[in-house]
Amino acid sequence: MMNNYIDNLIEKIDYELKNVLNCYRGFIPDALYDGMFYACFGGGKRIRPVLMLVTVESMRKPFTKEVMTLAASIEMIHSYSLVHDDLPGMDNDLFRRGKPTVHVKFGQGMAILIGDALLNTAFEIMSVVIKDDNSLKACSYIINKAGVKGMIAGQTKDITYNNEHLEEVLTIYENKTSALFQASMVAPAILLGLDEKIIVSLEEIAKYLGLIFQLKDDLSDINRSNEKLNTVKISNKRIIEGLIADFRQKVELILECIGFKNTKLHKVIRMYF
Ligand code: GRG
Repeated sequence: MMNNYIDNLIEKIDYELKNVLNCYRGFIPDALYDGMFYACFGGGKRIRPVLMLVTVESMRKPFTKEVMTLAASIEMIHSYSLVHDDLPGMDNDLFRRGKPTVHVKFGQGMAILIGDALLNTAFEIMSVVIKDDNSLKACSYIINKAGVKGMIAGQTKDITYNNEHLEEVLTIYENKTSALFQASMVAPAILLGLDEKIIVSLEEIAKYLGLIFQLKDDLSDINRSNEKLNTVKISNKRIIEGLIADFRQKVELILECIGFKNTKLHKVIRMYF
């Protein structure tokens, strides 16, 4: 039942994303359109926009044009971050989701531009839906989390730091990964004018979800004994498992505190994290 529900949300997200990209088709160089489409439709799980829509639904609010635009923006920002993260100057990955990475398929120069184009287009479509104070604050929140105090800060620390100091690594994960989860869950709450208490709680939950997500990635790296150079990670299985259990418990407690227990958001969190 939950799977059907999530598939249905993904269908809505894909529809919105295709509509957005279609508006540019024929008005931008074909190579740019093709690359943007390839980066956005490579088989991603759409976790961030799904979280956004589920958060909206758990607040018993409809999927307005503004909400759907923010959902498409968040997926475009995520897609840009992966395109740039895969580049030879960063992670130097040849495959993503079982397919050639964007720079392998389109060339390095184009991959940089395709990433830039996705980020810029995300901002462009958000700017169109700003119509009041709440929508302005919601868009600013997303831009801030994607920016130099959020994801870009995390990625910078990631490529310049080569220690395994736990607190420092968790801060990097928070910048690199939690920031976009926070954008996904907090922006709709700001847009819909929810109480400060709910906003702060969702921000805290999303922080833990990002950490759990990264820690699970570290765990699967250990299990695959996938030793990647230049990537910050925690490699002690016992520590990782302890942290995941602790963060999951914190998420449960906060959800209960704000009356979100047994909502769709709660169920989706349990499925993915
Ligand atoms: C280039 C500014 C800049 C940032 C990149 C998020 C990030 C920062 C890099 C990704 C590095 C990485 C592979 C981290 C592991 C966790 C992660 C974000 C995985 C990919 O996210 P999924 O699983 O991707 O949601 P799908 O394929 O489902 O879209």
